[in-house]
Amino acid sequence: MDLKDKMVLVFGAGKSGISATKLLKRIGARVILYDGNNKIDISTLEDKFEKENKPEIYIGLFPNEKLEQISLMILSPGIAIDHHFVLEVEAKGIPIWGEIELGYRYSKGRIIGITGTNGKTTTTSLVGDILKSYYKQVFVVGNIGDPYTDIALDTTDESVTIIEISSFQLETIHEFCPDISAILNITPDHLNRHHTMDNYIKLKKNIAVNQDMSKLCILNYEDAHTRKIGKELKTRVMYFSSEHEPTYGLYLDGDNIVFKSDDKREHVCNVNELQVLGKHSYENVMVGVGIAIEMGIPMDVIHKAIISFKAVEHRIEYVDTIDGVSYYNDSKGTNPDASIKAVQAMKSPTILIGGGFDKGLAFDDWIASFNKKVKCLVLMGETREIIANAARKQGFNNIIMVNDLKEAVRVSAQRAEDGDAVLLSPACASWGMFDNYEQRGRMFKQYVKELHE
Ligand code: UMA
Repeated sequence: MDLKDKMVLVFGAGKSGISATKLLKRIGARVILYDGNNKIDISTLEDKFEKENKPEIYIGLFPNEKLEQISLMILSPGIAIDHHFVLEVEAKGIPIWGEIELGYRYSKGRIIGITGTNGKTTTTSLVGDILKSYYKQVFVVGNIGDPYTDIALDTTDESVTIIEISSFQLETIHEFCPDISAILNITPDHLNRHHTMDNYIKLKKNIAVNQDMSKLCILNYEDAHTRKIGKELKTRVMYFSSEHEPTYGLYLDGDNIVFKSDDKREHVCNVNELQVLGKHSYENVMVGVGIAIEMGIPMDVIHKAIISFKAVEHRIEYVDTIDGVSYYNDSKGTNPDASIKAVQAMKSPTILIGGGFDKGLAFDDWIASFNKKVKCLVLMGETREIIANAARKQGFNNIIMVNDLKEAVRVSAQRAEDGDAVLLSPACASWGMFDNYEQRGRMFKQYVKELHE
């Protein structure tokens, strides 16, 4: 679709919507930027655009008569495709794209797309590190922070773009076709938005549905959902596994990561050389290595990059030790499965801070994973009662209810004894209490720092 002089409606004026508007303006489209939050100040929003590139802005209610002029709608990831206004737009026959589709239509070079319930950000950033050590122009974008549309028009035939893609973003792709895709794992998440697990799995699979045999999809052999997807795709598949030796792909052999192809086995590294902890981290590394191998990067370059890679912020991030108690920030633990991995990575008795926004998920497996390691659960947010009830059902009664994160840190510090760990890994999204998990993680670190005072 040639968008020059066409009227495009961008719904959502957050990071993604602002970048989409800027891209659309650069290619000569006319843009209406709409946001449903009537607390947004129009002039502050207008200031985000250069004088000659300001969109027409509507806040609060949208004047529906304007829909007659619209050729395309760009939908922000945070807004569901079954939002009532989105359904009205769809009923008018107006096509709906998201950030990933818009970025894809206007970008060049090779594209790597990474999704999965957990580990996306770490893996995307690791792949960024490996590729930057070999290629000149590498972009790392998407759910990780900077929208794909920020850089799409700056890409060239020589560039490589690595995109972290959420299930939200996979609702609105059509032709998007990465050269290499990866689905790290699929466990329940965002079911309040996607309604069923089947729908969530279908959305994750979307990342690879347009790929043919000239492309590659990397999948987790130990995850029943991704293994099934592997049988259904029309593209080449490489597996990674922490339990089995795949026909083609990466696996864990004791403490070694090994690449297997055509019955040949190549040693990649010993996991003790890595600076990241836990089986889930080794799986992320295997994906990164698989992508790098497919990109033709020599093993010595890959090895150097993976052994220098450090854990990303907010993911089982060591913060400080105060009075013999170690504090860890796992604010990125926004669902039970992610948080289980953080609990498993702890090496001492743990006081766990959990709770937050209710995504409609069950907490039973999370509580079952405590396995006597978690000695006390400090709960906050709208899910605190749901979690407390689930914990009591399993006989876990050492629960303290708090009103906010600041109180959670103070109470945890009072309860902790020399040698314990305090882990923020809420198993819930931060929304309702914070803007995002990054803000929650930063506040946690701030409150831990204040314990020194
Ligand atoms: N809005 C409405 N009506 C609604 C809902 C939202 O008008 O019903 C408006 C809000 O008022 C706000 C705007 O939409 O002004 C927010 O849009 P957004 O929620 O899409 O947020 P952005 O700032 O544009 O950031 C989005 C992603 N946010 C979400 O998916 C919720 C960011 O992922 C992503 O980094 C960014 O685009 C660039 O791609 C964040 C995230 O929380 C990190 N992702 C989820 C996760 O990782 O679990 C999926």
